[in-house]
Amino acid sequence: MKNSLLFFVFLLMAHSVKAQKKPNIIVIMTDDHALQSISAYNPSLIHTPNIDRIAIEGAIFTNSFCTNSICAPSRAVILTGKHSNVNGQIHNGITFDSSQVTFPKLLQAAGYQTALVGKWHLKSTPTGFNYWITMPDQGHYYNPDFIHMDGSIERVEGYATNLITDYALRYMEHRDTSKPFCMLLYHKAPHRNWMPDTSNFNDFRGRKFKAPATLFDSYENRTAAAQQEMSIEKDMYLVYDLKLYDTSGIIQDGKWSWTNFIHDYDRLNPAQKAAWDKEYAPVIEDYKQKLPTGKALVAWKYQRYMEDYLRCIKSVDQNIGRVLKYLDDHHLTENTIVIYTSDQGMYLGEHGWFDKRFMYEESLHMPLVMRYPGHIKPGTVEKHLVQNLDYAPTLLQYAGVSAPVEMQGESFAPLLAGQQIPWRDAIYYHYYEYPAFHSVKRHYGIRTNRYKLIHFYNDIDSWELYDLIKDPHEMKNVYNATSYKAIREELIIKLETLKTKYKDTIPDNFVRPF
Ligand code: SGN
Ligand code: CA
Repeated sequence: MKNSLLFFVFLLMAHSVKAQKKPNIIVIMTDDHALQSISAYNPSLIHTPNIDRIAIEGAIFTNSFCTNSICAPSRAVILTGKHSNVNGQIHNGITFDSSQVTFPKLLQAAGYQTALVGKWHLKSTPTGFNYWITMPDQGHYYNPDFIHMDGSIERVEGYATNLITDYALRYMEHRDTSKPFCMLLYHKAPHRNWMPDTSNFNDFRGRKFKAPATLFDSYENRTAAAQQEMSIEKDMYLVYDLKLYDTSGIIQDGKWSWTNFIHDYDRLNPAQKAAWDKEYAPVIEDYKQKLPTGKALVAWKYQRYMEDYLRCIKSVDQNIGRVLKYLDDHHLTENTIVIYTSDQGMYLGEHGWFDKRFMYEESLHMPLVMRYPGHIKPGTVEKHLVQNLDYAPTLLQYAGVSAPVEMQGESFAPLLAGQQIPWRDAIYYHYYEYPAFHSVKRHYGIRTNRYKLIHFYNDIDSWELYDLIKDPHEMKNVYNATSYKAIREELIIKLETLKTKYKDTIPDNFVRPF
């Protein structure tokens, strides 16, 4: 009797040791962070030591892509492990069906404490989280409103990136330590209109950034690219986007720009406003003195865009440092998976653009670095074609939870363990948000290691094919080139196979976005 009691106690202990071994999971995601502005990917624009640390101590993914380059759809894909056509969140205008199975719900059922902190953007009330605190819609940079679990809205003094991190640290500090936790730490930054923290004003001031080779793209042979409304030249505002808030009457920028700028500016408290005005007064003077036009104006706007965008990234990186330090200080580093990613990529002047949406490289590419000591070898460079579709099954596998067969992504945990497993040779993409803001036509397509095939449809019918080795900037559409006929035919078959595999049978006129 005594022996069997002892054995029972031993089993219980063994179980609890095993249960505690389940890794904690922190998914840090920003909004619109282009991987060109992470030094682990590209050291020429900014130094991001904390994001880099995750890569150095874990893995950096060089071929990580989204399935639909826009905010709410990407978030829904990550939660469900399903393409937009299956989870229903095909564009930003939809309310997420929160009755769906998501990976936080599955982790919760397996004994995890789950939390969501920061930008949500899916309209419906978050489900599957023991704790959440979000922001209404896009949220604000300064003195933002937060939505608490009881539905109350509180305006909190401070800067969004710092405050979201404060909430995340507070959550970890007060969590139930008898259970593993999974926290989604979702920042607002560096989303448009790129308002930096006043404490980052000294960064990048007046620095000259080397413009991308395609800043003055003329979109020859690319009909859809020519028709967008996301160009630095025509669609980036001097007041709203570049903060040239000058009441002398010299800067004419249209009502929308002024109204929206003032809406944000008026949230600043007197000290923030004083710092803000001090920073931007010389910038306004510089503009008024030069009054650039044509190419000089585009070049000037590009420099301004980069200054503020990178300041927002700097703050993100500093705050990631606070999270990593918390893990170090509380001996959590070893047993915590840390992911850093962004909901999609972003144009930093490539093709003359800001914003995202297109299936071209800069917005298709998602930054992805991941650390899990003992499971991912430090310094791993992972080159397989992965997508945000794969995060849910991957994290579930690490947590020892089976992914439902309905999930369309694949766990890339075996790849990180160095196993040779069959893997996809192409990724599938579909963007739906048109007609809408920024006017990017609907399109779908595939990307392999070397080629990209895109079909723009709806009020347009045009095909594009790029050879990414010969033409990494995607300037030369070779769809009709006879030398690419065989490749084109092969890619069209592959595209049809993936459409069927992912059940993407949405007819052209399925639903109008807005
Ligand atoms: C806002 C921005 C757009 C941006 C969308 C979607 N305009 O509408 O520039 O494309 O969000 O971004 S703004 O004037 O409000 O800043 S997403 O990342 O949330 O999908
Ligand atoms: Ca986004």
